[in-house]
Amino acid sequence: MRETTRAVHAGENPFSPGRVGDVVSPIHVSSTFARRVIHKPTGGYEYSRSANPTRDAYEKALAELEGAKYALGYSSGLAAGANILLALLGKGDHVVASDDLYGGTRRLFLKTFGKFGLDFSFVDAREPANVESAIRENTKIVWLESPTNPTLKLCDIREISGIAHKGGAIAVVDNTFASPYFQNPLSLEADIVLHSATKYIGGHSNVINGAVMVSDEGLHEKLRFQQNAVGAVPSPFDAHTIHVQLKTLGLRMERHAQNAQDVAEFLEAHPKVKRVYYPGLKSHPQHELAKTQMRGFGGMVSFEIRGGMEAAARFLKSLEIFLLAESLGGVESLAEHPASMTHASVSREDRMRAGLSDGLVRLSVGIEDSGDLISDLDNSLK
Ligand code: P1T
Repeated sequence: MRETTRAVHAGENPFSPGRVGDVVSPIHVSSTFARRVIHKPTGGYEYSRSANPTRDAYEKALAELEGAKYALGYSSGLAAGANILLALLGKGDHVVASDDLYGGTRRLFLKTFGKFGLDFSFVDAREPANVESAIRENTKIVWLESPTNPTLKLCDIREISGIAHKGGAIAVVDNTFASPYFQNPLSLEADIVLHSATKYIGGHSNVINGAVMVSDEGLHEKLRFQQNAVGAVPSPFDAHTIHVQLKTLGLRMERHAQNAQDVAEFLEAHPKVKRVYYPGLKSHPQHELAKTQMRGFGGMVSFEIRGGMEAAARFLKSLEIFLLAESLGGVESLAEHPASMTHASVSREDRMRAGLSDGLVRLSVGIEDSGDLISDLDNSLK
């Protein structure tokens, strides 16, 4: 099945045990499941933190989207990320990560896990040799975003996964920006895929959610143990909501990408714009890599406005269709200022090193009419 078909039918089976022919998975709200005898849970379920039929159907759908054997749902993208570290790392272990990451991920690494004796190195992963030279004997994970948040840098997932494996580590790819519709890191030899399902998978800015996809049995067992041990799981209502919304992933992503391409080309030709970051532009330094590891270039566009922070603030205040808000991946277009919003927790020095200037504006291009979006940007630039 192609991606669009898979998204519609993933995780659904109207004839599976417990179903009555209903074409969408029902919401099982029970926190616990009664059994007749002590050793035999009825229908395989015991307690909804450990497993729940609605979450199971959603997790099956997530696995199918990424071409994985297994998927695990979480209460947020950061909970999903924390679960990976909790499941796989111990005191003294080391992680090599790309230097341009969602600000909250960097904060989770340094401020939360840093307290427990874990060590992190941040490198420019556009150059695989930088990852290779940062790997140490105690490196357990190479953690990548591709494209990165917010400057849309790419890394060669296949080559870096090989480098990680040679160094005795695993490769984790945060695939939030690309979405499973446009990129599948497991097929490029990565070991674990992570999503903030709050974004394109959910697609409607109404649920906070996270997902982890994996095919290796041993890794899956460790992740599943930790998912239950910590319990940062989505409610059956959230699992159901996202499961329904992900059925339109294909339609949405095609429109996001077409609109983003139009917006990026408009911005690139505008005299008040210094630079545009979008992997679908021929001017993107890794456009050729994007064509080999992605099936489309996604809906995120960042650009540097001439005039720095002050110009960015004035531009963002003037927008009428684009809403000034954090987050991304919803049907409505959003704009934000990474330096003062999503990446405010990153030190100025680290921001500058990753190319995240004060004049950088990030757009999550929605599925509205692209002519309307471009008029809004044009008016605000004026
Ligand atoms: O917000 P949450 O569902 O916990 O996901 C965290 C997260 C993880 N990875 C990436 C690449 C992300 O972009 C995010 C969340 N990002 C935003 C809220 C944002 O505006 O960039």
